[in-house]
Amino acid sequence: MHFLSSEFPQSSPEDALFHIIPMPMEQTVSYGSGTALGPNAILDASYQLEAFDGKSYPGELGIHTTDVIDCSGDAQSCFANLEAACLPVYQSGKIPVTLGGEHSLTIAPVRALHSIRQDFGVVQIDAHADLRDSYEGSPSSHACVMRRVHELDIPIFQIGIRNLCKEEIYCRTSEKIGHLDALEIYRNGIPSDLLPSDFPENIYLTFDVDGLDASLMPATGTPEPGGLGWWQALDACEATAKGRNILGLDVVELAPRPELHSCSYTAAKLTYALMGIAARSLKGISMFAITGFQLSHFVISHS
Ligand SMILES: [Mn+2]
Repeated sequence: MHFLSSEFPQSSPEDALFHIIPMPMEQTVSYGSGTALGPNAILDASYQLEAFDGKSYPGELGIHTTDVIDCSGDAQSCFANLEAACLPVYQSGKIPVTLGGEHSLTIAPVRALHSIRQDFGVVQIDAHADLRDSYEGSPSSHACVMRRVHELDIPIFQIGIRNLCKEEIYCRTSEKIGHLDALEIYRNGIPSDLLPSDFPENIYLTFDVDGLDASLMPATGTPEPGGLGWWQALDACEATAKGRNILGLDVVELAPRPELHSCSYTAAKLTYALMGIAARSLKGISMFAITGFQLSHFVISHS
């Protein structure tokens, strides 16, 4: 099944701004399991979405859902497979939208983008900082993914964090990693200028669904109370995209539960909303936000 097949036919890779990449990786899950079923649950639930995301028609820019990435090998081979799938998407000026799967997978689309350009930062929505050097014996753990990104010298900004270990507090402070934590959002709301002015103009966006409040998103491996509400999450992503370009994104850590189909639907709707935010962020297609412009041949220049 391809993403949002009820509203849009599968586009060819050349005609699709969005390449949906299902990545059912589940290797280092530390608490609740089931995230390998996340991509399929999102694709299934996307059938229920409407073409209009509340502001625009992101699907009119073309959606191509790729084959499922092979996650049968070890973590490094999973990452290599995803990296190889993302690279040509960037090279053709399109946006990879990876559906997880565990959060460690984010290193792959980030590495692929980093191999063709270095002028970007990573914005992370999450309950956890994911900055441990290793966790339960694995440097490839979901709890370490942002540390791996940081080691590539890529600027990071974290939103919605509310569960940190001592090592991560030290890392955030000593490495000056920017953040807007959940408590601050609860107290003061989302600032319209959310990212520091010196944060790169180009962004890779990674959204761990546990960034949402556990009441809204209980179907995830490590749910946390005190998280973002729906509109807070969308406002935060929209604010980070203001004046910037989103070049790639992922939605990770849905661990679907049959009795909670609202969570699968929420993750699908979130994915589509982020696609809309990404599309509206790109210079040159601002018209489409208003008119539902047909612009299926739009490409991003990485040169
Ligand atoms: Mn995470």
